Amino acid sequence: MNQSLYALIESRFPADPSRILIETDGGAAYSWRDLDALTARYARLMSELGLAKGDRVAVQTDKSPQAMFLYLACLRGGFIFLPMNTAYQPDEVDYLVGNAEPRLLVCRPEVETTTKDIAAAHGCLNVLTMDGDGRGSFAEAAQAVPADFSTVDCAADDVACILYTSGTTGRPKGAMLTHRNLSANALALVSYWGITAGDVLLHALPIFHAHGLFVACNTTLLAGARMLWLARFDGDRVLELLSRATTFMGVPTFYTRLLASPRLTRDACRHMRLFVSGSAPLLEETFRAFEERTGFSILERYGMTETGMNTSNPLTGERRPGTVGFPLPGVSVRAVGDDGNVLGTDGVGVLQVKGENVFSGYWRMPEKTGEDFTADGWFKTGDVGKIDADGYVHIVGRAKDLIISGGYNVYPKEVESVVDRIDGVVESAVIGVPHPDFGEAVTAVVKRLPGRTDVTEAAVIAEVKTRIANYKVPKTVHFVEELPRNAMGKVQKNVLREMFSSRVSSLIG
Ligand code: MCA
Ligand code: AMP
Repeated sequence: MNQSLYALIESRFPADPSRILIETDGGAAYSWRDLDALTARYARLMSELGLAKGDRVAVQTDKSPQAMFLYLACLRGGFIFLPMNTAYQPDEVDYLVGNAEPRLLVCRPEVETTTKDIAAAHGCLNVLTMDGDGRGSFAEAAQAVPADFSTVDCAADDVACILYTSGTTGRPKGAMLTHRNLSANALALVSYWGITAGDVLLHALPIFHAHGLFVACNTTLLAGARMLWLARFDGDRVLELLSRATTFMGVPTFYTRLLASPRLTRDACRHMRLFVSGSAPLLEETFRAFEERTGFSILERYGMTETGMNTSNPLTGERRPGTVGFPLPGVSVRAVGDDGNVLGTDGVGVLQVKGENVFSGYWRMPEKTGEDFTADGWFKTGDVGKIDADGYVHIVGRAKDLIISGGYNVYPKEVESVVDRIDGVVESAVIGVPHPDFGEAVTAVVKRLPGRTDVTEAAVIAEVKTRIANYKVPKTVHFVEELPRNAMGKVQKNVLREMFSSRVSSLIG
């Protein structure tokens, strides 16, 4: 039997293919029949371009239904889909392309020339464009081939997607997710969250990360449900459209922004069934305020690019704020102490997970993969947590040096290496400080060369912006004479966080 995720989705198509799957904010509608025809055309085009099973397709496009169909066409054709955040700058794209060696790159028309240069430098000959309306040279070429394609046979362990995630020590790593990983996780969520064909998901997340693509789209597709599609999160539009939706998924920033509007009321949510939050910790005060205003307790769940979703608060039963709920069916979670011993109730340690959801390794990095798994096959998440007497998992911190800003991960090391290359900078340390909108804000602490007062906050920010994605750019830059270090010479980031957290939050507040 074909184990491809696309084959699984196909096996669950609604009986009536003219049913609407996606309705965009611009009023366009796409049925399941459209999904079938467009993915056939797209997959056919990619094979005619010479792509074979296992070839990578790197995509950096704005969000559109066609961009999702391109993802599905890759699953259908057995090609490996590799989405990139649209905020990535050329240096970041260049690294990913060099590392993944895609056979095809699909990019936004406005960066076609730069992308072609990057592609050529890495021997990739196929670069096509797709804009936010799904138009461009990819769609044009697809129009010229027949909408006729037989779904390619894939084994459960074949890689379906590679998602890059940065690391604490170096360059981004490509997490290889198999058809089994994606299928198992989406099926678990469909059943755990009770998603049915009657659901309408208001989709406002980006689709280049696991949350918007796998958690949101895959569950909708497997349940035969429907999506109201926003190109990006827009609080006012979300509030207007909630009356036509039944489910919503977001990062905590979505919820704090919705709460800032007086239009978020019980009445606005009257048709809703479920609000889900993840990708970053949901503050207890946000949970309580949302419950008070709307009557809904937000369902918080916990996941990672490498694992998909690991735990979730229950659909029925108590959703406990400050916890991420129970391990999903088929997923095991344990907390492990520094000595490697598995901890009992309430023991705080690094969380490790095991299950069909867990990725198959980092692309072409067997050593790194080896380091991140235990000998008995558990994946070390780098999140610090505990499991309480009732079985709820709590995340209490991170063993990895990571900042989560508005649901996007920022690895300080990556930002520091860019800041350190600026002329006049001796060294830097990048930390996360509390931020009312993004949860945490990227903040740089910099030591300049003597007399280099021309290296200002604005100059540092402007320079970093040209190198890395905008959400990684420090919101604030502080200058110090010396970075505080411990006896081993290691920068004491906790000291810096204490020094600068109150100053920044009081500035914001
Ligand atoms: C935008 N900006 C940000 C962020 N987003 N700054 C810090 N953190 C951010 N997340 C800055 C831009 O750099 C820009 O600054 C200014 O805000 C306006 O940009 P714009 O794109 O218009 O902002 P926005 O539309 O208001 O975006 C905020 C957002 C967005 C809607 C919260 O960040 C978002 O959609 N976040 C969702 C992330 C997500 O899907 N994560 C899932 C990862 P300037 O003008 O100075 O350049 S998957 C995952 O984590 C796992 C698997 C899991 O568990 O889900
Ligand atoms: P990513 O690498 O983008 O997939 O981010 C995964 C990380 O996001 C996890 O390792 C956690 O640190 C964090 N994360 C995701 N969901 C939650 C949550 N509900 N609460 C706290 N942290 C979360």
